Amino acid sequence: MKTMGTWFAAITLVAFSSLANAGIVTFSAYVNDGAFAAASGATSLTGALPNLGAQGTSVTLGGATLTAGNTIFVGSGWSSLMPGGNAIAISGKENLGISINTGASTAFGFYFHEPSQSSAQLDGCNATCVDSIFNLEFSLGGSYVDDVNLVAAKDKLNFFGAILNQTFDSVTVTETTGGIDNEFFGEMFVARVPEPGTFILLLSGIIGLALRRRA
Ligand SMILES: [Ca+2]
Ligand SMILES: [Ca+2]
Repeated sequence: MKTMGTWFAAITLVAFSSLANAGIVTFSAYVNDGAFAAASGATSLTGALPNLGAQGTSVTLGGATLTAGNTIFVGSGWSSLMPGGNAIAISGKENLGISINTGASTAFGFYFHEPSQSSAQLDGCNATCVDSIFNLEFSLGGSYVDDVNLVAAKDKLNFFGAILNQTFDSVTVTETTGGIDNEFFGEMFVARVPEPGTFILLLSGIIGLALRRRA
């Protein structure tokens, strides 16, 4: 029992040490979702994007509910760079709320395309292009966790990913510099925190392995 107690103490220490300086550990561009998954353990949140056309100001895609101040479009005809050819476009400024219905998460990644051609709808801004700056704010239960700014390389498929040492259940994207010029979002990914039951199973597995190694 003393050995098990020591192990519990060690694991508890590790768990609590991550609470210091809570927030974003890394935010960077990745080659694709596979590279982000390898770094963070993230899996798809929205699923591959469907071709739905114009929605209201809210749409649920897989485990994500997206909300915007204007019409949200989901589908083809916007970005030919997106995997599968479907993208999320927003009428007006690209301010987007992302609620994660699958629960607390520690990483968030997404495909993103910012065009620089003013006149076109497909792969274009469909308005005068602006070099936009976006802010990504992470929160848990409506309480602020951390935020970071994003500037995308133009006319290419970007994948951005954030890894945090604290959990969050929503991400708010705000176009702090820019206007109605289009930018496109693609499939989104999160790393989910294991359910308590799964965590206890994992913990007992680790302890069992440690005890066997000591025997
Ligand atoms: Ca822009
Ligand atoms: Ca814009």
